[in-house]
Amino acid sequence: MHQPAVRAGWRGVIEEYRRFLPVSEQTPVVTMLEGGTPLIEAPRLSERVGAKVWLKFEGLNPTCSFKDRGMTMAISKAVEEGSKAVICASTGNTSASAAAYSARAGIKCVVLIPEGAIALGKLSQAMIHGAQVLQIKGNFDDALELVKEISGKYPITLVNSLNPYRIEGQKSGAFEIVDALGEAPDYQFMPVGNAGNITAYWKGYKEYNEKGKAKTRPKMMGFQAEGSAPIVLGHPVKDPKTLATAIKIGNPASWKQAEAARDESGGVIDMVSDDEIVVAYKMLAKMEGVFCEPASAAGVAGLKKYIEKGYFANQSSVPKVVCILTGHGLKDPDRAIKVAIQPKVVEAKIDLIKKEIGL
Ligand code: AN7
Repeated sequence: MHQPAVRAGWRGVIEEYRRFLPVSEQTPVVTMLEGGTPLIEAPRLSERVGAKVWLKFEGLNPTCSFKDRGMTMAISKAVEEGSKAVICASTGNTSASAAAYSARAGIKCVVLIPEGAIALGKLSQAMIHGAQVLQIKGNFDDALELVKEISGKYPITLVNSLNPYRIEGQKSGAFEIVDALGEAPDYQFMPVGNAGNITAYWKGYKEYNEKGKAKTRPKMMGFQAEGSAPIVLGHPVKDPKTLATAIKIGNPASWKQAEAARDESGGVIDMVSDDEIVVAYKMLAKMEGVFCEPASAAGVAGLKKYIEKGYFANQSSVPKVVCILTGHGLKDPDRAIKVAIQPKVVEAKIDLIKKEIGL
């Protein structure tokens, strides 16, 4: 029997889940074998929070974020439709993924990013893959308005998650989790920015449930950063703020769909502070050995917060929880260096080194 959760022989999101995706034999599949990411048990975190916790480590995709799942679909369909160029606004990861998949497809890629507000690793990716990178004097929301207008008027395909193929590709994350666990988890914790990913996961869980692949669906638990929490506040945030630059978004494109995912699943969309994000970010790295980017830790910060509030207190059995770690920690090395213990400079003398180590 074919085991989709096994990495060896993994054929990428489109080939693995072709029957669930709007592709045909004519679709030129642009892939770097994305998806098939590990669902890692988190024993220490599990013990700490009193739930059975797994980490879906999306930082192990080809461009080191979950965006590749949607981008393989968006770029394949753009090429199928004869498009010669794509455009996106980005807080970093979408631009990195669009740039890489466009390079692979041999088409032009234009990315609009907020000047000085995206993590270094992501900027380096967009640049080295040869995208035209335009840093705008504005934020992500301004950039998204601009690319929507341009793609509406000119023959250049929008590859933000307003492009429905992005959502189609990203729903594969839910399929993989069910394939790996043999059932849906009870809860899924994840960050929310432009809200495409929570929309996609919910679509995936619903489809697997309807097709009989999972008996249940998880409660969707989405977390925004406190300074960028439009869905929680119920109104757009003009000048969003957070150190988790990936989710520094004040007017999410999939706002309504995220609310639907929350309400249909019986979950929540709430917020966590930057301090809580940093605590979770460091905890994952130190306790579980998993290095994700700050935005990814927002979901884990939410899990900690909800456990501490006694959210799972009345459960009859230990709840099964999956946290989506959306991007790799190396995307934003500056943040790690800022929040970790600084390395000490020591003379190259054996006695001094021994003293430092305590030998
Ligand atoms: C690591 O790259 O919006 O709620 O332009 O990079 O689907 O937006 C990135 C978002 C979470 C939020 N974690 O996902 C972009 C962009 C990471 C991210 C999110 C993003 P959505």
